[in-house]
Amino acid sequence: MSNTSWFNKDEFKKNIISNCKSLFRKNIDEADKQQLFQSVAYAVKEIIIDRWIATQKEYAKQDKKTVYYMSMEFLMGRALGNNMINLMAYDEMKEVLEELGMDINVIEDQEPDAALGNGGLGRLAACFLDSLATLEYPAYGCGIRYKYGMFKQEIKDGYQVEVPDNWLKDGNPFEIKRSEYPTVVKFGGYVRSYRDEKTGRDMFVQEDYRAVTAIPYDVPVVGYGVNTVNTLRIWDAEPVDTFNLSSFDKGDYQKAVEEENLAKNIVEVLYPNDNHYAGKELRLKQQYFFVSASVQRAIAQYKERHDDVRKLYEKVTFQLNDTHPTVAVAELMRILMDEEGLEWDEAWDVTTKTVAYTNHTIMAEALEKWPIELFSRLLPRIYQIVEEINRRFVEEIKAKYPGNQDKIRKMAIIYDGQVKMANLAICAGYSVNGVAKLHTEILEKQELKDFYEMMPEKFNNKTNGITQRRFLLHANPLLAAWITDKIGDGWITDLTQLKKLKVYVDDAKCQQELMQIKYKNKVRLAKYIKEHNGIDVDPNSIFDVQVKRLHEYKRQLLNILHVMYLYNEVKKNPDMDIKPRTFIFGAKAAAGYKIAKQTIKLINSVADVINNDASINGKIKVVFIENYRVSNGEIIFAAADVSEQISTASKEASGTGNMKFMLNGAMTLGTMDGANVEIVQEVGIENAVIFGLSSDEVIRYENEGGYDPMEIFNNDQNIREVLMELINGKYSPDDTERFRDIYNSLLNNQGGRRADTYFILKDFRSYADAQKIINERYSDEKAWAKSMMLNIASAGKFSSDRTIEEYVHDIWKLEKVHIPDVK
Ligand code: 26Q
Repeated sequence: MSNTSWFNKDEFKKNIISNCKSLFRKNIDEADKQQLFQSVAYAVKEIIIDRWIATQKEYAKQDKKTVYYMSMEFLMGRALGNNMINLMAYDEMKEVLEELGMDINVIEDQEPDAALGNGGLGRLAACFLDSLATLEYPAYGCGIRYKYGMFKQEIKDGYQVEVPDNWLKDGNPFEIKRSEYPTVVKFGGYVRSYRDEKTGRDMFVQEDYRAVTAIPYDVPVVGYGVNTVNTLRIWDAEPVDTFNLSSFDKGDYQKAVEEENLAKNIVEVLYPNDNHYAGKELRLKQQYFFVSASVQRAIAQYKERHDDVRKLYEKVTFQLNDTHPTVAVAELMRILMDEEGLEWDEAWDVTTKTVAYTNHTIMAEALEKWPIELFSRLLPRIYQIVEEINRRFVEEIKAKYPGNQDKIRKMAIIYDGQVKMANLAICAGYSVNGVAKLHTEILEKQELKDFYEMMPEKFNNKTNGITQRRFLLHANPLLAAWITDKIGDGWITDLTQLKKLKVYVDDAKCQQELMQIKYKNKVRLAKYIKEHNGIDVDPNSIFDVQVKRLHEYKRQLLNILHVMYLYNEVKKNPDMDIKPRTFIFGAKAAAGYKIAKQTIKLINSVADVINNDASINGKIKVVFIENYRVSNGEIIFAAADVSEQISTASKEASGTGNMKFMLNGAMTLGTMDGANVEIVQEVGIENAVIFGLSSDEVIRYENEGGYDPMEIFNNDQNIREVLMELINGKYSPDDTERFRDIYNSLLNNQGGRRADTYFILKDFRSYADAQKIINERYSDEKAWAKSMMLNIASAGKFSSDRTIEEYVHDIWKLEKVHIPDVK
């Protein structure tokens, strides 16, 4: 890597050694691995700090518009390696560590993942921060500093066991506590209103509330190859300082205890639900907690440099990562009116020019709806404001569609005793975007049709992306070096340059080199699997991978049912011509999601039977990788041959794992869903394997009340055989009933839920045929290598740099701020 003249090896080395002494009173030869990691991390932080200071100074000086990316989740993964990469000093630092007798991989492995997120939505937020910093845009990430992040998954006897993720136990070397910005957030109580005689204005005061103090922790976000270091600001909660209370309050012991508990509970743990809404009071507290603190801080900062809050939108924009931070709409209104003295219309004008909303799902069970009782009890003033927003909005709907009650039923913010957060976000936001072309079309034509008809100008698409710095440069150093050798290193900040690789696709030597690299990455993953799961896998087999959250709509069940089918075929026909295949799964199930947990047990049970059947000569292996997360994901993507993206068409808003696999040369085996559609468009249908119902077909069936899976069960003997194996003890000899729920979910209507809701049996044949095509294609090694290269060469569109430039251009209207060199 170029341009690292600023890097002083000796100084870096000295810093590591002295950090170790002052932190642990040890020479580095006496320190344990965790202590070495800490010592190295603090040395890297020291380099970051000067740029961080310079960035914030330059931002203050240039005073450009800033985006606040508001998100309940930031799935950051590990910071150390990524920071070294983005400082463009990875190789140099690696050398220093070697000279000190350390292995950089071992050091990186000591860092716990910052897993402050569930899956796609949280990881997208992390990729966006990386791109914003790299592209030199002023930005903050705003979120919660959960004490416990996404649980760690252990597999015991084939079952998922959740273990608390105490990620802060050794401290976080990169964060900085900002005690100078305590911010009070109020819950509950009641609203007292009175008329201010001097101004003649109605005033609203929240009284008898419970309060917590929000304390921000700042985490640096280092841009690649630039001096920009942006900030992820995550909030911790502390009890309010009781010394500052009036003597009357001080005597209120009960209240003091309640406030202490409130503070302790609020940031305790991330809700581990992915694409599923849980109407828990504590969740709403979390949401308001970080939103109120973030909005208050943003306005305070704005007021340091400006005196007219009516122009807030010129300098500030809030992007809502799904509906989770949507109370920001009412919180901003509250501050503008109750604290800044604006009239309703003025406040509404500012708010509707400042807030924008991204939708990440059409799954009905993910839609946030809060009971009025809970919402108004917890946030009495906020509820008043939401009521008034709703009252005015319903008037607007009535004016536009006189006498049309249906429009009100669908679009009102408050309806049927519930507060609908998406409706609030759409009503108040100046932009509403989906996350892939197909997804946005479905929003416009189906899910949000009425809103789209009423305000089409708000709607736009922003197809997701991923950062190539983490998911290629860091995750796959061999491939990254190979690409740089062929086309230079411009791709690191301009991924479209990958298309230059296209001239090499028919070059036999290049094809071989690429296959070699894939092989080495498979050896690396095989080693990881051996160490962590104790299973031997053959790096010469096809690595067929499905890693993502476990959800019925993502159809891990379709995958494992096909494995069961394939196993039957091989048993019936031992000479069957199939390339050895390793089916690799990785997935966390939400702790309370029964059928998802059963599916994990099924995968592990099938693995047990197949992996121990010597008669099939290792033609099929099944591996469930424990505790799938960002850090082992990096190893997994690099090693995959086949990328399983098999969601029921229309259900996966975008997907981003699909992009990580493509970038690392895997072939997509998928449905025409989410961003798969655009992947196929970029790479060509002949370089992916597509199967299954289209989203139009799925939606048509759904509107007609489903389809009849019994017909398939009755007519397809192979499918029937596989289904019977769910309940005949083949994979559960000690309890034939173990997988009964799964069996029933596929064949029986149950309490308002259609049999085979996700069209698994309907798509089964088409999927099995697609798997056959994979088998055939892989047999032609040259053709496979060519396809692999074309996948890499066509992945340029899927950089989060592209996505961010689109957000900046179409929605946020930011300008770059260049940070000059430091020292
Ligand atoms: C809501 C209320 C209460 C508790 C939890 C939740 C909750 C939490 C997480 C609801 C949804 C989520 C996560 C959604 C998510 O990850 N969606 C994914 O977003 C990705 C980025 O846009 C897309 O690529 C995926 O297709 C989409 O599933």
